Amino acid sequence: MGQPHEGDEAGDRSGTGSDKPALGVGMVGYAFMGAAHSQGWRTAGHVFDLPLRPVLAAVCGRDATAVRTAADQLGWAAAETDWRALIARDDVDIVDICTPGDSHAEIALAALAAGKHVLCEKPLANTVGEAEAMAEAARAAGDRGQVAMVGFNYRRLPAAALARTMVAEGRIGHLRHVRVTYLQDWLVDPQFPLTWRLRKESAGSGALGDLGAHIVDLAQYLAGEPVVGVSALTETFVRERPLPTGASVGLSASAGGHLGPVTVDDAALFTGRFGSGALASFEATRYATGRKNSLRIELNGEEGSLAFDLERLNELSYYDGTEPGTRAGFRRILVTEPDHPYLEAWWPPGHGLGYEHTFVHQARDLVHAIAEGGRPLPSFADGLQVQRVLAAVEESAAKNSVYTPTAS
Ligand code: SOE
Repeated sequence: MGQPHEGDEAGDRSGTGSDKPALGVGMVGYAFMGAAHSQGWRTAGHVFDLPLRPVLAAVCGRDATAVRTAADQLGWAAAETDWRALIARDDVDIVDICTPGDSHAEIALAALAAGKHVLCEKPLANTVGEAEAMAEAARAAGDRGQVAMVGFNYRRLPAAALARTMVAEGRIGHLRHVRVTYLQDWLVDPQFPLTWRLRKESAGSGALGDLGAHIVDLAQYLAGEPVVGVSALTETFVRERPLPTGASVGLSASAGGHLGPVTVDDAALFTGRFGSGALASFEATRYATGRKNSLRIELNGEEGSLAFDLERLNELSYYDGTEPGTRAGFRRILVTEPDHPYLEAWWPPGHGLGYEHTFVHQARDLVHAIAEGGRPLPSFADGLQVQRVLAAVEESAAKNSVYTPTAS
C-alpha cells in the first residue's frame, strides 16, 4: 500500500504549511464530479484538523491538452493521460474515480490490486456483476489495510447526518414510511444532446442510476436498514436525441444534426419495502420542469417525523409526536450549530453550508479512515447493495406488471 510521505514537493501545493504526512491523491476524470471532488480535496485540510495532509498529486484524462488545463484550474500538480500510469505513481496513495460508470470497475480493481485506497463515484458500477467483483476486491483489500468508499456525498450533509442520529436515537420511533424524490429538469428540451449519461453502455442506466442511486442510499442510510423488495415503473420519454459534437461541458455538450437512440430511462418511479415492514416510495426524474436539483426525503415513524429538502440544506424539519396535540407541530432545526455533524470547524451558528461542502466532508472522513485504519461508509458492499436494488427496479419495470382498469 502506498504510504503517506513526508514533505514532498507536490505536497507544498496544499498550502497548509503543515508538517503532517502527505496523503497523495490521484483523480481520474475532471468534469463536473471531478471539479467537485477537487474542491473537497483542496479544502478539507484547510478547514479540518486532519491527521494527514491531502496532496493533489495528479489528475488523469485522455486529452493531454484538456487534462493539463484542468490540472491547472483545479489545483493538481501533474496531469496524466493513462489511468494505469496514474495508479502506478509513487506519490498517489488514493485513487479517486470520477469517470462514467463503464470504467469504474476496471480502474477500481486495478487500483486496489496495486495497493491503493479508492474513492469511487456513484453508482458503484454499471452492473451487479461488476459491483460484486469490486465489493469482493475491497473486502480483501480492507484486510490488507486499504480503504474503499463510494461517493454518496449526500450522507455528508450535516442535516442528513443529524437525521440519521435522530432516527438511531429513536426520536421518531418505529419507522413506517420513507418518501423520497430526486427531481431535475435538464432533459426537458428534446434537443438536449445524447451525452454519455443517456447511453446504457457508458452510464448503465439513466435517472435510475444517477439520481435513484442517491436516494436509495440515503433512504437506507437514514432508515438504518436495506430495501428488501421493490416494484417499479420506468420510462424513456424522448427516444432519440442529437448526437454530441464535442466534449461534455457540465451536463451538456454541443450537438449536431444527426440523431441517436436514448438507451436509458428518463424517469424511474418505484415503491420499496424494508425488512422491518416500513414502506418507501422513490421518484427519480430528469423531466420535472422547474426542479433543478430537488432532493426531498421524509420519514414517518410511530412517534415522530423528519423531513429534509436539499434546496434548504441547512435545515431539518422535525415533528415530535410525543408532544401534546395542542402544542405539537413540525419545527425547523437550523443545522448550523458547532455541535452538529461536521460543523465544528466551519462558521459561527447561522452561517450555512452548500452542496460543495459534502465533498469536503467526504475527503475529511476518508483521510481519518486512512490514518486511523477505519472502514469508512458507504463501503463498496453498501454500493453493491444499492446496485442490487437498482437491478431489481429494472427487472420489475421490464416485467411491466401494470394493471389496466377494466369494467367488471
Ligand atoms: C446529474 O444528474 C448530477 O450531477 C448527478 O450525477 C450527481 O450525482 C448529483 O449530485 C447532481 O446531479
